[in-house]
Amino acid sequence: MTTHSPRTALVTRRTGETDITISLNLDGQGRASVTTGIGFFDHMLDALARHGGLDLGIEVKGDLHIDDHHTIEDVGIALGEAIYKAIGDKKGIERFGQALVPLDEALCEAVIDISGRPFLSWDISFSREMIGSMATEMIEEFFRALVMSARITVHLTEKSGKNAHHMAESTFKAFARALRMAVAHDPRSANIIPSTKGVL
Ligand SMILES: [Mn+2]
Repeated sequence: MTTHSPRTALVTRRTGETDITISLNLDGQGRASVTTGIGFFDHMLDALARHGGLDLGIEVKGDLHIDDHHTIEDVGIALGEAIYKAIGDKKGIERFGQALVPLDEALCEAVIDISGRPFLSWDISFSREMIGSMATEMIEEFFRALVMSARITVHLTEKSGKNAHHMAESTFKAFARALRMAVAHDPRSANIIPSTKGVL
């Protein structure tokens, strides 16, 4: 039985628009400490940590006097970078993950390939523009930024839903569960990179 040390990353990203610090443990216990200044976004990142089995610290000072755009997009970039760093050499990971997660009437699906190929397929629409102080259009921007810097392929698809809060939450939870599955260690291929090319 192989034991693994926890896969962690620390990312800081400072621009004229945002100042972000992220600590991530992919092999954590779902503990989150998140302060982005956007309440609903914090709620979603908290759900991501909890259901992804991640220990996640996110501290952001963003230009929220303008709007929520830079803060959400830049957290996506920095969190994607943290995921990329924490996954490391990809030896022995499952690589693929998928989840369908309901929240009452809402049902969203996430499918992930830790592929080295950044791609987001997005097919989710929201019934209103805002959830609290977060624009619903920014949820797609968050995931696009994340997949680009994590260099992963992600398909997010709405199966059903009506309430925007439920839809967003089932999307984040499905992504969390799919990520947890994809980065999990496959005991049958402990030292193997799961690609016929030998690289990912
Ligand atoms: Mn909720």
